[in-house]
Amino acid sequence: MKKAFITGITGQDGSYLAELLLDEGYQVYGLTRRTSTQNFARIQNIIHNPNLELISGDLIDQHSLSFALKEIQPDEVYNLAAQSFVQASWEQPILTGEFTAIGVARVLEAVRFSAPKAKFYQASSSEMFGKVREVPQNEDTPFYPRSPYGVAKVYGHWITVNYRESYDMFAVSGILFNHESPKRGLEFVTRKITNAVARIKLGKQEYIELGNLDAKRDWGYAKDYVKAMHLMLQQDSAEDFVIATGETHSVQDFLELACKAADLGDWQQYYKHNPKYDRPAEVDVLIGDASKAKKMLNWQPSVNFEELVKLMVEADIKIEEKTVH
Ligand code: NAP
Ligand code: G4F
Repeated sequence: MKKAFITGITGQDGSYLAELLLDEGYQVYGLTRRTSTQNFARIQNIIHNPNLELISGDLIDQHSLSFALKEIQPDEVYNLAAQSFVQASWEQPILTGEFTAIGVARVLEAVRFSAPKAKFYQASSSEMFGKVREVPQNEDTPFYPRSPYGVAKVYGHWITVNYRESYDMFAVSGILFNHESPKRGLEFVTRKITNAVARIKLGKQEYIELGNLDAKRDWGYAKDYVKAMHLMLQQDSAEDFVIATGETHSVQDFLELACKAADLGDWQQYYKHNPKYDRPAEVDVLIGDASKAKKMLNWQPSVNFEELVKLMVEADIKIEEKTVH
């Protein structure tokens, strides 16, 4: 039985990846940090699976990582944990650097000394392309990050490359473009919109306040993207891959389609601009070229933009129908 260790298992991607690996017959170990209230909502459906074990630890605590890996001796390590919200990275740049940048080095050190045979996956991000140097972005496109989060991810990316080259480790980065789902955190724009649209539909809310409607993103479905992570660690050689749909749409497109999916009529009657959500530096447009992943991993997205918006709106309407407030 193969063993996988996942940091960030309570997050969107970690929870889907754990489901996938359990289905594939893995023993899965998930790192969780201690909180005063348990935060297992996204892994509720798998928490009693006998092949899942939760391990207490934190990206800021080297010993917890080294000890866990020494005990488990995993075949595969997926480092998905991070302070992942771009907006918050301006409010907490130091913490973002600790978790999202140096945290990667801590996990790599733990692999190097405690489980050197393990294959390592780093959750790199299209946010590293920031003020884009070419269109579309591929594995060779230079980085120009536009937020403390983006800067931290560039460190995480290059330290992964460096450990691969310095210590001959099987260490890869997946440069994933935005990917969404009904499990997406409510602070991210897609889920913020689909949740608001569901609440408006049910008469619980009147309008949604947003920042920049013109920003464009290459949005895919998270379940497709965790498959790519797994595929990257099944290869014979360690290589980095861009994972994206190859389509880009604006925040306004997302809002319009979400209102349409809920039969709400003209989207403009539900929208207000709030400058609080504008960013100090914006990433205007992202669009990825995933042809390397298509060719070498035989990976391609199964859900398109319209389907993604619809499935998220429908899921949020169901959730809001069951919720009192
Ligand atoms: P997410 O939902 O925000 O999940 C982040 C996870 O990291 C949570 O499980 C969180 O635990 C954990 N975490 C945060 N700080 C930690 C710490 N100090 N020690 C241990 N665990 C910690 O993020 P996601 O959307 O699943 O994304 C997964 C990874 O991919 C992240 O690294 C993100 O930056 C990257 N990424 C995401 C996208 C995307 O579009 N989703 C695109 C490119 C890259 P708690 O539950 O305790 O908070
Ligand atoms: O949904 P967002 O917060 O995602 P963002 O900044 O693109 O980051 C996400 O994708 C990255 C991959 O490129 C990941 F690495 C990262 O961890 C995260 O998952 O914002 C998307 C766009 C931005 O341009 C933002 O300015 O939406 C715009 N926006 C407009 N109004 C808003 C809002 N974003 C949020 N969160 N909230 C708003 O009210």
